[in-house]
Amino acid sequence: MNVALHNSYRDEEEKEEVNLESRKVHMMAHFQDVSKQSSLHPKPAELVSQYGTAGFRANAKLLDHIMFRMGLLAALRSKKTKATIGVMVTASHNPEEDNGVKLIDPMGEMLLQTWESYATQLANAEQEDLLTALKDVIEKEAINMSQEANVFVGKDTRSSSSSLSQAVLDGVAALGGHSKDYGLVTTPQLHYMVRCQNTQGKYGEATVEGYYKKLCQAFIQLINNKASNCTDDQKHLSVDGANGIGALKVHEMESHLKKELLISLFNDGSKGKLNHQCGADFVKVQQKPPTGIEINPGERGCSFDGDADRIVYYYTDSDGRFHLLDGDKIATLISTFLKELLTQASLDLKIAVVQTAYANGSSTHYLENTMKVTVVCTKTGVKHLHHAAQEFDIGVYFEANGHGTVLFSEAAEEKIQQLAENPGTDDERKRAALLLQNTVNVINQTVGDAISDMLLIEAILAIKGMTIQQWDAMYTDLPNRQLKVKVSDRRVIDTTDAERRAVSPAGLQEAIDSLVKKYKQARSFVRPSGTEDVVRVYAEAEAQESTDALAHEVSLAVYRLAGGVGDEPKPLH
Ligand code: 16G
Ligand code: MG
Repeated sequence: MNVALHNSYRDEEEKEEVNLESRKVHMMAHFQDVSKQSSLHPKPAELVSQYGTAGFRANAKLLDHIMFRMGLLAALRSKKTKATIGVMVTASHNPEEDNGVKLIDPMGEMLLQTWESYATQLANAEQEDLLTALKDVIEKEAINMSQEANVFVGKDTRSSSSSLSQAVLDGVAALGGHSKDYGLVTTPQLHYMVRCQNTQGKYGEATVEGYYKKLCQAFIQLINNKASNCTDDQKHLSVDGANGIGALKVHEMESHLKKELLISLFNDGSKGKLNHQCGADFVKVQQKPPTGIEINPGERGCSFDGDADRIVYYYTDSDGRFHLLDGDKIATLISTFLKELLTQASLDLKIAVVQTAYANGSSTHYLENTMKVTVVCTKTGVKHLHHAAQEFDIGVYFEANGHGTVLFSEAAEEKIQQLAENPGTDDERKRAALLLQNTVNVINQTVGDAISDMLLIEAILAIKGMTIQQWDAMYTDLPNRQLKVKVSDRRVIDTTDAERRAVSPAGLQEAIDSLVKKYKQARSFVRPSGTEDVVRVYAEAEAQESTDALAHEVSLAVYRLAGGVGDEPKPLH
């Protein structure tokens, strides 16, 4: 090696050493802060928590240390991705006493799955082991600690949310990160802010006002195309805000709607308790209207959940019968609308609907056989649906529980835009392209969003001149039932085929198969919950009675073969 070259290598090595030295100094300074600050947010000894399907969730009293540590983790994730990260303090549809935290990745999606284990690791480190756990993440991910960190923080309306979000802010600060506290926002609003920030405003302005402006402008543009048979009566919608953040935000948005949508807001948090006998989860699970809502027969109502990332619709007919239009019905409405527009625009874009095993069999049948769209089934949990939807030009994803959105690939958005802006496009194609463009803009593509979904659904109904009854009549749901079974360790149940089949414990799937054979149009599956210490049982069949019988029989099989605890499940009737 010649001398000059050798010297230049030495220079590089020395620089490296200096860099390493300064990184170490940085790290030591941070660690002193972390050490000091974390003692103000101590972990109760031996408490074990798990980053579940959608982050941590527990009684609010057990979460202070987790919040602080998620502030630390968000700062690390920000340094690693060189982008802004979000932290949302909420426990969604859980009772008011609970709380939780979700981390948001740069494009507004949920935290990368490989980082979920770091979250669990940090949350569970005993007080004296926290620095070691932190260093471990830094080393494994080769994080440059001198990189700056930016974190957006939001919270729901729970009384515990203020101090818990302060703990997150403390965590970010302990690692020298910058944070922006958005205060009270819905979960999807915070996802939106993160994406706006990291796309330098290309997705929109990273403010709550910017969010209302973008969505409502697109909504008004869409509504300008309403069908001639659509009367002013159709502008009325009753919204159940679950006594949570969604109610506050709908109220805030109202002036942007220019009276094109007339909302009667119920369960707005002024008296009722959060998620108590109201909200999307209550309505879906109980299959009945929320309390606190006054709604005439035949009129549309919808319910948000506690952090406004889910929505379900419903009405009561003149015989007093309740009709629920869940996530499957919403996915069907939206994908039909989009497919019609693609045909009108002569755009060759591949559209698919992503569902989970909970999707009603009728919906899957209708989508595949009548609408002829591709249907994909994934495991429960938004991140799984979201990833599957990203594989298509247009991916419509919805869980039956009402969480969902639509994703457009970059190429799809470009094609739509080109068509809309091309002066040579004929009138029919242009109209369709403009409608598609506004549809893209009314949708929050980062995550399911009750407010955005509501605006899109209202626009589609108006454009198609469709009543909620006509929408409901697209297909008839098969009767279905969900039950829970307590077992000593739910992890003994392992599933495959997007949770539709159990591979363990031995004999369980065979038992389910033979029970299902007894009933017409029947289907059943079991899976361990990702949010509660129970095994969930789902059954559907031709009639409600046979559905209930099947659900009970499968629960018994779980109880007997998977280590049931407490009393044996009782028949429903
Ligand atoms: C979480 C998930 C939801 C899923 C539910 C299943 C997110 C944002 N939320 O709420 O998608 O349907 O868990 O709960 O991913 P389970 O595992 O208890 O049935
Ligand atoms: Mg929610």
